[in-house]
Order: sequence, then structure tokens, then C-alpha cells
Amino acid sequence: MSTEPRVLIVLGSDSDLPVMAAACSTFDEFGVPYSLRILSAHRVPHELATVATAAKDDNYQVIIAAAGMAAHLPGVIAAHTTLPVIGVPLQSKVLDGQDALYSIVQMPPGVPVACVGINAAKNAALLALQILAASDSDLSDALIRYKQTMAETVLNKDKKVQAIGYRAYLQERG
Ligand code: RP5
Repeated sequence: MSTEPRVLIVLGSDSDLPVMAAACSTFDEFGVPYSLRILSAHRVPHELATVATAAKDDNYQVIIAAAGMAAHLPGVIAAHTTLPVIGVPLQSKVLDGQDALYSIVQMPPGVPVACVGINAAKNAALLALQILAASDSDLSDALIRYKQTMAETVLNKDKKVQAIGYRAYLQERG
């Protein structure tokens, strides 16, 4: 597998990193290299535009952009590139992430952004991996194995709750 980063992750602030670390660890788990940048649409608009405009020539294939509050970051990036952009709305104190969700999800026709759930860093990474897997059979196989493992985990829980009943299950679950 190439060591050249294929995914560009952009955060609106370093305060977004604790949540978005789950995206990084998901890429680590699949052995897919990524670049991580901290570039605000509002605080460093020119630098952000430069990075977004160059992303395709820099050989990135998909971009994840995470921001909270008035989260214009994914939309602004999408305005500067034809690469697929996945937006992650982040929870904030005052409006609980709904501000970011609404800022990201309702893009005008012509400039799409794929929006995952509030704080859904892991799903953003998995969606990015699925986009890459469309032209990468090794990654596609790894994602199939991931889903199989997930299914086995749930089926084992189902078996267990049927075997020991809900009270004992809850006790064991803690
Ligand atoms: C957004 O404003 C960032 O994405 C972050 O979620 C929020 C607050 O940023 P800081 O004041 O913590 O840097 O642009």
C-alpha cells in the first residue's frame, strides 16, 4: 500500500481534535495514510483556500472537514475542489451541535457536502474509506471483513442475551 496520504482531514480548531482522533485511529486501523491540518474557514480563510484548491494536485482523493458552531469549513473547502468532501458537525456548548449540523448539511445545489452525524468522526472515516475502496480491492476486502466482524459481535450478544436473560446480561455488562 502507498505511504502517500490519500485523505486530507481538516479541523476548524485544535479543540476539535479530541473528537476527531477517532477518525485518525480508524485510518490507522486500516493502514490508510492521511494528513491532518488545523485551518479555520473564518480565522485563516486564505490559507484554507490555498490548501483546498491544491488538494487534488496533491493527490488526495477525499477530504474530511470537521467544525463546530457556524461550521462553514466543509462548504468552503467544497467550493474550492471537486474532491468528495465529508463534513463532520461537532458538538458545542450553546446549541449542542445543531448549529454545525445545519451549517453543513444544507449546501446549495452544485456544491455538495456529505454530512455525517454530530461528532460522528468514526463514520466520517469509514465513509472516506468506502469512497477509496471503490477503486481499491484490498481496502474493499478489509471493509468487508470489518462488517463481518461487526455482525459477529452483534450475533454473539444476541446469543448471549437469549442464553442468560436480560438481568444477568446487564449485570455482566456493568
Ligand atoms: C469552530 O469553532 C471550530 O471548529 C471549533 O469547533 C469552534 C471553536 O473553536 P475554538 O474557539 O475552540 O478554537 O470554528
